Amino acid sequence: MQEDERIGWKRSAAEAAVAAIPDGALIGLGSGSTAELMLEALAARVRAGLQVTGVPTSERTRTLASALGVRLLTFDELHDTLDMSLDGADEVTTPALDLIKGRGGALLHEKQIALASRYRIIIVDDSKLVPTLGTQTPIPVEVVPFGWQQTMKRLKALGASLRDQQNVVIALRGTSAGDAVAGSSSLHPFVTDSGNYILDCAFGPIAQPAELAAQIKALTGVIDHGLFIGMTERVYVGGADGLRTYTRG
Ligand code: A5P
Repeated sequence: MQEDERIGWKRSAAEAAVAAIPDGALIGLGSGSTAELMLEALAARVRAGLQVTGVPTSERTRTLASALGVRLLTFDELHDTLDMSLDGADEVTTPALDLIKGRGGALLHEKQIALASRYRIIIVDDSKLVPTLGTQTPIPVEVVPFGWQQTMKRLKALGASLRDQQNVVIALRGTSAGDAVAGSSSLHPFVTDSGNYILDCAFGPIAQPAELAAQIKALTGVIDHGLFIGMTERVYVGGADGLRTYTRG
């Protein structure tokens, strides 16, 4: 399948999601390539007269949305609940609409903004639909830089118990050799907008994602993770068969 074709599917899903935004809405603006297509569609509606205010989930989204003429508030300036948020995802299961997010590294701010939203909308192409979370994508875990190697050990132990001692691969985002370089002092890791590191944890398919989410969150050194469980109301999916929508009952 051509990349152009996939972009077209993401764009049609993004346009459908944006078409449903009501005038006057206060909206969370996601991050990633699909969210950027959503911003383009939103900017077109703003140019046609739609009044909305957006709260961006990343510096990159803030810069792009501002350049496109979308009125913005910072998250710190937000005193109300957001009417809705629109974002992409790396994996989606149906009908639960559970997600893995964070390949773009903005998972913490995306989760904070999702939690501050009354209605959470996700936009994907159909390659993101999976039978079980963890099938295609590692779980990104945002960790405090201080002692990240110790946090990685705790995550490895958790993954190993989950996989019944099978090999668990955990990589520090931004380094090519992942945990093989854990002792190196010359790392140039990816740094999130909050100044943290990301550990990509390939635990394999996750039978009980809510339980794993709680176990990861409980580890000292972990700030948050890319499992978004029960945090999505609607998903727009673009694909070869056209547009599909899923709504959590
Ligand atoms: C950003 O941190 C992510 O959560 C993205 O929303 C997710 O990785 C999907 O990105 P794409 O739309 O680029 O696939």
